[in-house]
Amino acid sequence: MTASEANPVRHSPQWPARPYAIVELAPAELSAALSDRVLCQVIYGNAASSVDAADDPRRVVAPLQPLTGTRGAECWLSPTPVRSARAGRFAYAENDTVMMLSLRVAEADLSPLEDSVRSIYAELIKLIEARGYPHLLRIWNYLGDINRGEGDAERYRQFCLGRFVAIARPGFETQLPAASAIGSRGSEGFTLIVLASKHAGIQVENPRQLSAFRYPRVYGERSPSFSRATLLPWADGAELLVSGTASIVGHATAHAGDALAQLRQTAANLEALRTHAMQMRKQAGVPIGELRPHCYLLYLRHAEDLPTIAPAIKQLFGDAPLQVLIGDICRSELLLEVEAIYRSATEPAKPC
Ligand code: 3EB
Repeated sequence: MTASEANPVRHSPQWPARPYAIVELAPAELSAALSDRVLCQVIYGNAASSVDAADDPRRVVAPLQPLTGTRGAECWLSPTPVRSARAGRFAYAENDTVMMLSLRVAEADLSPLEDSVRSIYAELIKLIEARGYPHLLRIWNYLGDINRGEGDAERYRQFCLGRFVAIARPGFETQLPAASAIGSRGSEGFTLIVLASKHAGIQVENPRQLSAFRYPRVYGERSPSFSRATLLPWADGAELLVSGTASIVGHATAHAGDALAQLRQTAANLEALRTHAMQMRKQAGVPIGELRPHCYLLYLRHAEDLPTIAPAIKQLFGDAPLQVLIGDICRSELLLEVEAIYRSATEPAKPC
C-alpha cells in the first residue's frame, strides 16, 4: 500500500451530502412562486409561455422542445434555504455548498460570437470565484443555429474558440467541467446554465473516446473545453454527471446518417464511461459503489427519427427516466446525443 492509499483523507477534503435533489415538474406546476429551497428551475420549450421566467432569478428557459414525456421543467431543490440574486448578466442561487447560475444573451448581443462567448465565460469565472464557488462541475450551453457557418466559421467552432480563451490557464485540462453544447432551432441567442461548487469534482475521461480537449485541428481552431464527466463523491453516495455523449469513437464520428446505429454507439460509450468511473476509487478517496442510471436526456436532431430509435431506447437505457428534446448536435453528421446522471446507492463513505 502506498502512502496516499493509506491516508487518502489527507488528499481529499470531506464531502458533504449531495446538496440538491432534481425533480420533474409538469407544465401545470410551473406558475407557483418558488420556495426558498429552489436553486434553479429549468423550463423547457413551449412550457415557458405559461410562466414569467423574469419574475425570479432562479427560473431559466431552455429553448428546446420536449418530444416525449410530460416534462415542463426540471427543478433543482436544496435541502437548506438558498440565497438568490442577479450579478451583471448572470442570475444565481447558492446554498453554501453549490451555486447554480444562468444567463440568457440575445442574438443581437452575440456579435462577434467568439468575443461574446469569451466575455460571458470570463464573467462566469470571475463571479464564481468572487462568491467562493470556484469549481465548475457541469455546464449546459444552448446556442441558436449552432451548425450555421462553414468550416472554422461554424458557430459551434467560434463558440469553442471563445470558451477556450476564457477557460485556458495552466493545468485547466485536468479541471474541466462536464458539459453539453446543443443547438436550438427557431430560437436565436445563447443560454448558459451552470453548476459550480466549493468542492472540486473529479474529472473523468472516456477510454473509448479521445478527450475533447485533445481533438485534432480538423474539428476547429481550438478544441472543445469540457470533460466527459464529473465524479462527485458525496458523503451519501457518489454521483456521476455525464456530458452530452455522442457516436464518436476516438475522435471520429461513427455511423454518420444512421440514428439507430448512433444510439447504440452512444450507449456503448456511456457504459464504458460508467465502468471507468467506478474504478476511480483512489481519486475519490472512498469506494464509489455501483453507479446506476438516475436519469437520461436525449437530444435528437430530427423528430422523425424517434419512431426508428424508440424501441432501442427502452432496450439500451432500461427503466430510468429518459426525456427527449429536439436539438441540434455540434457536428452536423451527428443525429443525437445523450447526457446522463448516475448515482451509487447510499452507503456510508469509508476510506479505501
Ligand atoms: C463530442 O463528444 C460531442 O462543446 O461543450 C458534447 C458535449 C459535445 C459537450 C461541448 C460538445 C460539448 O465532441 C459534442
